[in-house]
Amino acid sequence: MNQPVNLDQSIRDAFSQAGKILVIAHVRPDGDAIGSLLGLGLALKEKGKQIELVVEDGLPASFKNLTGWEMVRKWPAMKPDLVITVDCSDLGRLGDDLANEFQVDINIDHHITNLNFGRLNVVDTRAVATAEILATRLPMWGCPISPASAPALLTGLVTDSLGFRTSNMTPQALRVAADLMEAGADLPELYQHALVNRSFEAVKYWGAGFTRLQRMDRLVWTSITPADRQAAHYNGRDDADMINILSAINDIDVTILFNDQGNGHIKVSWRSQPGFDITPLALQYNGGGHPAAAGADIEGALAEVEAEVLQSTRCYLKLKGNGQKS
Ligand SMILES: [Mn+2]
Repeated sequence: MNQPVNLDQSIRDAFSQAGKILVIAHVRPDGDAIGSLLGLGLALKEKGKQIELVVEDGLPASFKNLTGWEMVRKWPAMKPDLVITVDCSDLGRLGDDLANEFQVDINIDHHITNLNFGRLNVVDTRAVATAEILATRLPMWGCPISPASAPALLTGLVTDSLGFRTSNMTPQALRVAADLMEAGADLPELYQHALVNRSFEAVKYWGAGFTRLQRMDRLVWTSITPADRQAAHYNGRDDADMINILSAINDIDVTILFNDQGNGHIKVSWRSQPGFDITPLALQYNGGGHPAAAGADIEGALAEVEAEVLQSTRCYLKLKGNGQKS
């Protein structure tokens, strides 16, 4: 991929030349997707830019504590001068309609599986969250961090690091978090909101997944379905962070969650313990992610996809076993 010699200067120039800027985050948005979307959007808005913030699935209600949440829409109304994606490792993560409609000018992400699909690509795989990249670089791009954008960015950092405890955590990420606190973000409040508080519906939805929990050797898995969401009155087709609860189970190498989207697609999420890089598995199914947390969208019926993925994951674990951990 050809990158300009001074990437930061090129982005600074692109920002200053554009009037209307579209920022897109990924489908089934998590805290980093929404935090990065709002953090970048608010910073650009404060520079006097006309901005539109888009997520194909819209904004989950749990992010309504963040300034600017009401700006998030499912489709842009204006024709943008500049299109930016945040936290998307490939074009598929935008959702097909958005990916077909827009050429990406700037791709800002931290996934090791990022395909560098933008005209300019800011991909830093050492960053714990895309929000960390933004918090570090926005000032270099002419956009200071403000009291409005800091809470959104800190939400991204806190959620992707599961409260500063994932294996990719760095001193630098903690320094960025401290800077964001100084810029006006309330860490205890954001932490409580993003990682501790749960709706009754979400916990009831977990319950359905927990009843189907299975284990074979050092692999644990379960599934969730549209019927579970309906029974629990859970709005949204994400997993309500169930995968992170499952990955708390000890003496397990890999955890898998099969989320039946109800449209012939199964969202598969893998989580692994240190020493097991599960990105090859996700890539095998055209997905992506991080060594310890990856996912893919697979077409097929739940039972078929489950059988197929369990087999390939067990195969992979066997290969990686016997001291051959990567
Ligand atoms: Mn992320």
